[in-house]
Amino acid sequence: MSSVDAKEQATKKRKIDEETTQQELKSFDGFTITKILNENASNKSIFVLGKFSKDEKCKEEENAVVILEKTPFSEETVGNLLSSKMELSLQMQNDIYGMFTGYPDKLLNGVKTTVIYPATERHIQKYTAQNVNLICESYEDYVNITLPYLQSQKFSLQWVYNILNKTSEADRIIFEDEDENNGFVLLPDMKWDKKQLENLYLIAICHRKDVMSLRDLNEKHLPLLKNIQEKCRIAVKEKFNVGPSQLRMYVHYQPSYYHFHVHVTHLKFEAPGIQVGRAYLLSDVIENIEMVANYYQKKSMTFSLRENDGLLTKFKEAGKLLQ
Ligand code: DD3
Repeated sequence: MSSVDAKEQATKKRKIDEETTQQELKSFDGFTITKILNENASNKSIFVLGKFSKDEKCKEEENAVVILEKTPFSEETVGNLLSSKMELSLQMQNDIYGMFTGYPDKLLNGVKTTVIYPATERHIQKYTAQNVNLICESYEDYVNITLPYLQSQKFSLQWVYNILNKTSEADRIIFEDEDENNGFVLLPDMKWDKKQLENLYLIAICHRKDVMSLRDLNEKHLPLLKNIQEKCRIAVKEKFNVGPSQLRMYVHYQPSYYHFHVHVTHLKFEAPGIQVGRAYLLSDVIENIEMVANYYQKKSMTFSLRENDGLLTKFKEAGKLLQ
């Protein structure tokens, strides 16, 4: 292929990618709520299912999932909050104690808003409040139950490929190592609004496409894992002045998408997904493989699955639910 052809093909591909990417929303004009999927008073978030009705290009009223989250305060903005711009409405006054509702300037009152549109049935499931079950997966179970299920589902990794080939979020990349075997892209996770370092949340997504999860890792991947660990530490120190002793680097099992990636968060931040039975420290993963090359092809893994996760159904059918 000539370089002109290659360029033309790249342009065509980009056009297709752009067409399948959400158009920029300006407001929720025409949005109607169908159902509250979940709400969480302690982290001040709500998960809403709804539809955009005024969509003229007739997308046949496709579902949207909207996640709203109140964001933390920060040292930099609190001074602006406590100013003449904040209107106060008295709730009660008793002796030296006053309780008010404050109405901050709109620029200080942003709500983190995540829109998934069009949302698939799987997205709706994912954000619906559900019971969970603990599963113990032997490597044999992985081969016989989990892997066939994942292969039958063909979850879309389009957004990951968009990041790797710079179709999306290219301007957000913090660091990249372009090596095709050991390289990766480091950028802010969607969960982070980049407002305060206390909840720093980055992801390192590897360039190679043949590692689905922890289960695939062996001694051949040590250079990849060590490369991610080393270069992320340097990049985060340089860019955010957060040192290695303040960083938590870990992988999920099960992950929420099956293209290998490492979570990089601030140690102070108790990120969702940090819990026992889901998060595995990158340093432990490296050391386990150094001790036993096929550690993750031997180890039983315990994790929880939501009530209507298709994988749970497969484990139930195989009689593998803990009794
Ligand atoms: C996802 C896990 C995935 C819903 C939602 C998020 N970081 C992402 C697209 C672009 C991203 C992420 C799947 C999807 Cl809300 C379903 O996450 C993303 N871009 N985690 C970044 N930077």
